[in-house]
Amino acid sequence: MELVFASSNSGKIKEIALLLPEHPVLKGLADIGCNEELAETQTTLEGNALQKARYVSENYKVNCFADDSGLEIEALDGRPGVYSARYAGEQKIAADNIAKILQEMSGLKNRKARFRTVIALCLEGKEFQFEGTVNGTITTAKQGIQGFGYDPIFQPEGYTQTFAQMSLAEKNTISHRAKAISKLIAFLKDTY
Ligand code: ITT
Repeated sequence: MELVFASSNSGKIKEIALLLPEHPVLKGLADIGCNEELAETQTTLEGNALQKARYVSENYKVNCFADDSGLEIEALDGRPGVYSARYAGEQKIAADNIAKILQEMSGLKNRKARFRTVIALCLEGKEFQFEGTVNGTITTAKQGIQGFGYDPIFQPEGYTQTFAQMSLAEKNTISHRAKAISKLIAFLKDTY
């Protein structure tokens, strides 16, 4: 039995493969000859994750899971949310996205935010969903250089550093993605 992760990000695939049990064998899109850019045209993280997992599962006749993540800021009514990657434009430039958020939040007292990951799994004709979240606050300036995306301005609850000031190992013990993945893994271990 094999399981496809609908991602062409080899870093992400390796990271998850290390956490999964030996079976099912984990494959990426390139391993099944899929070189297409998968559509993410839905308006929710749930919708996008399911859209990608369904597309690959139906067109390539495989069991498959896909993820989508975003930053949800309370004072901005949940933005950037599903549009996190391209909030400041199609070029997907993290520094521009951060500058836009800091500008929109300038002077705002409520700085509550959360990162959220949704994983959709299509397995033997059935669909499942797993979610991971991490609560925190948006800082007033960038701090740290590790990580990616909005890490320099996100300070998780209970910590004095931003994600960008933490090592990847430390971030992985509390991140939204790690939590969603561990729910998926627990489910797969039970199932196989
Ligand atoms: P792939 O589709 O290639 O996997 P992506 O950049 O779209 O990459 P995600 O769907 O996981 O990655 O996340 C969407 C955006 O949300 C991402 O580009 C970042 O701007 C933001 N984001 C998600 N997780 C993050 C994290 O752990 N730290 C910082 N920013 C994050």
